[in-house]
Amino acid sequence: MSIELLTRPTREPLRPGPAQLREVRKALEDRFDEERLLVNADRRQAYAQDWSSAGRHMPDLVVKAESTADVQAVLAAATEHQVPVTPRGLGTGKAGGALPIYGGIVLSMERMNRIEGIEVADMQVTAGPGTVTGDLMRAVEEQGLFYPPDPNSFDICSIGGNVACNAGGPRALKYGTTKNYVRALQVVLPTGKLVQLGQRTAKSSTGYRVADLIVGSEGTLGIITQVTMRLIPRPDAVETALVSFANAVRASEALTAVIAAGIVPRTLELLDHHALDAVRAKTPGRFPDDAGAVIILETDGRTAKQAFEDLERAADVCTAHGALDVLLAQDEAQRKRIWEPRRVLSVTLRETAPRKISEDIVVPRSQIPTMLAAVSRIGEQRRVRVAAYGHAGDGNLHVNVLFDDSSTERADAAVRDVICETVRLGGTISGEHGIGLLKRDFLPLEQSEDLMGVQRALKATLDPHHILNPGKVLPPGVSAP
Ligand code: 2HG
Ligand code: ZN
Repeated sequence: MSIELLTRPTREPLRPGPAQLREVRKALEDRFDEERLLVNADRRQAYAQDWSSAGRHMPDLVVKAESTADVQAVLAAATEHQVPVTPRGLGTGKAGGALPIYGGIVLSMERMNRIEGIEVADMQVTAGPGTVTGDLMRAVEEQGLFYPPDPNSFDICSIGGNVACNAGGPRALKYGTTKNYVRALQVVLPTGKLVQLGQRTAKSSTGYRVADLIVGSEGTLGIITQVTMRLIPRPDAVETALVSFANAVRASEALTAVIAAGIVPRTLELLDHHALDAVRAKTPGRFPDDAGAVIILETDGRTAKQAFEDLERAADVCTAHGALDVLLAQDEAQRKRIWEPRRVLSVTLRETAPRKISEDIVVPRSQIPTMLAAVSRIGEQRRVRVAAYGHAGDGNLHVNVLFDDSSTERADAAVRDVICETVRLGGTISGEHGIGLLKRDFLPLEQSEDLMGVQRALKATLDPHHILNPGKVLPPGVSAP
């Protein structure tokens, strides 16, 4: 068979026309009442935007699913009338993945938010995709168990969205990201077929790992209608310290040394001077005034002795690598005072400029000092404020470009410089937020045409009519297995 026969160009879908929309609406009205099928513009508004800087994209219809059968019914109607469907968790995505850029239906999972069972002996939890991640975390902790992935938006984001984007968070340093906790998924494929993926067992080597393909696929390959997540024993002892440095490069050299010394804290979160300035302006007195950068160092363990010894060792390495000061939280209230500004830092920074573009690049840990130096150089060269903070222990930096409408071109150039430098250093353009819409056109900088072709072929196999979350993740091009 010739290569031409194996390849086919993907097409960008068209917006549905009035007749298609009329027909699909008629089909949906049979099943969904007006509380669950939103047709009026003022009620659809809330679904036109997410937490990214990708603007407003109005859906033609919004459906609130309450069951897997609802999801199947929507996909069946959408397939019949060739109308795009964009699944949406709680809308906290940073890359525009939940935006209906071709109109059509937004399928909201917000009502599928029940924790269906916590199985203590099997150490797993089963929940609806719209379950708030923080609710799931607290529920399992009450049973002595622990769900480690902790995106900073955990109180407002959903577990299904976390799986769809392979979300991370500060504790990914020690415990890994969402993908490390997915055991089984119930997924509705674009054609409406329901499949059970993975296994509700601790191990499985049966067949292709299709569940892993759904993790991080950003709602382009199937819609998750139930998750079963692995849990671990709750580590009861936690120690937290705030370590100050003269600047971010010094801080990153110290954190690289901590890991090289064989210590695995549960967090090594970095805040550079732009991030610190924003925190100081909003909540004065939280972080030392003389610091040019800080690291939030946190350890945990089964016993207080173990957590404290790890913290002490890590703090010693930091001191040997230029730390100016180490402040140890004495109690839960002090821990909260350290974490609170970090948890809301993305929002705090957004308040400091009319516009903000968030990147979540990752470089090999050894390259963090080089990357941080590059970020600061890029900010100077492009004359825009570029903050860097985040999960530096993983090499994962949130590079936030902050600007106003008069400097859009320079801001875009700065973003591109950051992406190019990341790839040059052997890094990846998304560590936890996904590609969505905003990073889609950067994908060819990191991935080869052949690799993108393989992914387009997978997409075409699972979604032959190209109706599920079209226009996301993969730039248009040739599909080649
Ligand atoms: C965080 O770690 C989030 O605070 C958001 O992932 C980061 O807005 C951002 O760039
Ligand atoms: Zn983050």
